[in-house]
Amino acid sequence: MGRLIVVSNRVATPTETKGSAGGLAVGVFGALKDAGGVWFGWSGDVVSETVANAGPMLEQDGAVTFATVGLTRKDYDQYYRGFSNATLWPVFHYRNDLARYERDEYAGYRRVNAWLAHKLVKLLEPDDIIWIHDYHLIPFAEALRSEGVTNRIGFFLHIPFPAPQILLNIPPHEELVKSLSCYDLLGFQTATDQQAFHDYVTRHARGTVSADGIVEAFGRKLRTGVYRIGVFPDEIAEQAKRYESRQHVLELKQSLEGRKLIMSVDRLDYSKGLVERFRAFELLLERSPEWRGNVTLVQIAPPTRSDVATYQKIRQDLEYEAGRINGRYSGLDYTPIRYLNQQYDRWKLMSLFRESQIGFVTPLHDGMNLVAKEYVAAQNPDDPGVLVLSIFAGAAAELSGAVLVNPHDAIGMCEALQRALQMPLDARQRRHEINMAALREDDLGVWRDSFLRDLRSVPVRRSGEGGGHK
Ligand code: ADQ
Repeated sequence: MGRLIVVSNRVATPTETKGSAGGLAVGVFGALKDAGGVWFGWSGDVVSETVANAGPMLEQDGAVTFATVGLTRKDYDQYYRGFSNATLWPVFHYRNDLARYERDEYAGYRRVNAWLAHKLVKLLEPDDIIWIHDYHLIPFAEALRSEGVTNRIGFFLHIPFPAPQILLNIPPHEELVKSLSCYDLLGFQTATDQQAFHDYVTRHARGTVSADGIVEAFGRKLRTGVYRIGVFPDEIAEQAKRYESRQHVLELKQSLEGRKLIMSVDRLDYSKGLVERFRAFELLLERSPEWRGNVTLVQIAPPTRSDVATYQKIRQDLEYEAGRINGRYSGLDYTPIRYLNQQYDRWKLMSLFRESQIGFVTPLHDGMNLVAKEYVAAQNPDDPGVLVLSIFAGAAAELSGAVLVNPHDAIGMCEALQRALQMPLDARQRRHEINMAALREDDLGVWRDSFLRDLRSVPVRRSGEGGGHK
């Protein structure tokens, strides 16, 4: 079995992969340790051109090499802050209204992909299989192929793939899909995302799609599949329980004075539906006075991408809404919304989930949403909380024990909160069991292993086939 090469925009540090880092880092690192290999990507640092060109920096941890490079300010602005996060991210999340398109940023995006690919080539061995992650790196395989690389290359998209009419908003949409066709295997979070890709291929690229997900387009043939990213539910359950008697949980409990608790945790991102969520909670207090003073919403949302303008706006909007709602419904001893702009230790978060009666997860669009899965896994099976989940989270396709909501329907969300707050124990337990069974069936190991098994089963190219496979 050849080594595994993982490429992602950011590389977790060796310490992060062992501590309480999020699911992805742990899942990918597990596979790297088993097969041996390299994790390659951006270090997260913005550096001078000399330093950037000197990379990659190599750090060895057992059979795994962490290989990172810095980006120059221009590369960071065009590739990361520009085309990745101000064009691809909003459009792929159906927020064309927040997207911009600049040709020089797109050129920078392709240039950085080619530059990164060139750096990786030197680290490759003939039997390696290469797994590329996410929207920052769509042209990566094409760049590797043009350097003559014939290894198997797979791509997993962590975010939604938009319907063709939405994708057309990005002027070089055809080039992007053509770049995707250079992979041997394309993985999506849900059948809806895979279907959207197939629709583009058949309607706009004169390609064909067969029943088993094989796509032929742009003179190439590739495989597509659905691989639902998951968590390790039993580990989360165990850690959440272990942490439940810690100081932070006791303090929270004491401060709630018997009130019900609704928990929400997200990166501070406009795709997560935070403003809509706050308004639905406000509606609950407005329409059902009996809940005033008796239920608290804790929203944990650490800022991300704060140098992208749309992220500054969502932060301001949310601060305004939290202040307004709290001004309206607070008492001397009661604050309805506790809004915390902080990163939390993962196991601490899980123990807070376990204390709550509702997990309120309402993105406007989300590839999967691991918080929803973590919430379920962290519950006490003897007295589980209820997951209130947006139909637009990829996780909604799996978690049929959740109370599903449309985040654009404030009254519907408010009614769902009412229902969840009053749900009897036996109904909560039934829903929890259904959700836990789904999490165990498709855990993080299944996601990783099935993607890698499918990638390994792709027939290997002969040299000379680098530019496009038949
Ligand atoms: P994200 O958009 O970041 O991921 P999500 O899937 O919810 O969304 O993952 C967030 C992770 O960060 C979770 O593990 C969560 O516990 C953690 N986290 C969030 N807020 C935190 C806080 N305040 N402190 C500490 N940890 C926090 C992208 C896609 C998703 C897809 C994932 C994985 O947007 O749709 O599910 O990748 O593929």
